[in-house]
Amino acid sequence: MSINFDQRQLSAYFVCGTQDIPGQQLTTVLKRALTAGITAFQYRDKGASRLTASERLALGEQLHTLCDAAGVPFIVDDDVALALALGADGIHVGQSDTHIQQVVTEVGQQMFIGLSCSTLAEVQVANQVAGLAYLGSGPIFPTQSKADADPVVGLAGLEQLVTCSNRPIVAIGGITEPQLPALAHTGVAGAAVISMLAQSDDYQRTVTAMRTAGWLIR
Ligand code: TZP
Ligand code: MG
Repeated sequence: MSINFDQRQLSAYFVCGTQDIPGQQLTTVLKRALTAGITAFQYRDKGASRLTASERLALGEQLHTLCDAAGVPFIVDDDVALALALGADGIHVGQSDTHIQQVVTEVGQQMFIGLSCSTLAEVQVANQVAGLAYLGSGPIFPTQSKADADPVVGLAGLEQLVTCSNRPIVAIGGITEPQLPALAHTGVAGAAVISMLAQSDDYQRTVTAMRTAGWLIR
């Protein structure tokens, strides 16, 4: 069961935490991204040294309020307790985070769930897990934004994952604007990006390119 989830929300999916925007406020960056028309936002704050738990919660409340006002789903990365405390619309977990079946049991009635899958074996396992809304696959290309990223999947690898999956897939990792049409050709439902948007000189152009890339709706 996917709660209030529509795969079109994957088309222009912005992922960001304080670590990704040195010298800028995350609320300011998110406001700009929402105004430009992002379709989902993931709050991915990495590294305990950056924010305390209470700061992370307080910032999350502000970000959630901004997303609500724009009608855009607010998704929390990894942290089930934080997602519950914030009443998030969705949670995104990786293969090494809380076990996926446990996440489904704990929060599956309250929010939609995304799972990172970068190999065919992981997709095959995910296919059997009831209660997943979408998969996130990558890194498609080399990325500077994640220190412990899996090996690069590539476009051909991504197409195989899409063919194998019974859920919509959002592509992540090293995505740049010129690659959006080729990504769309793999059959993914959208692109999830950190730096392409956080470092864009024109949010409107970047988000419009994401929204209009020609994603396959299945
Ligand atoms: N997961 C796989 S790659 C990645 C994450 C969170 C980082 C994506 O960042 P960027 O800047 O869009 O490459
Ligand atoms: Mg994770």
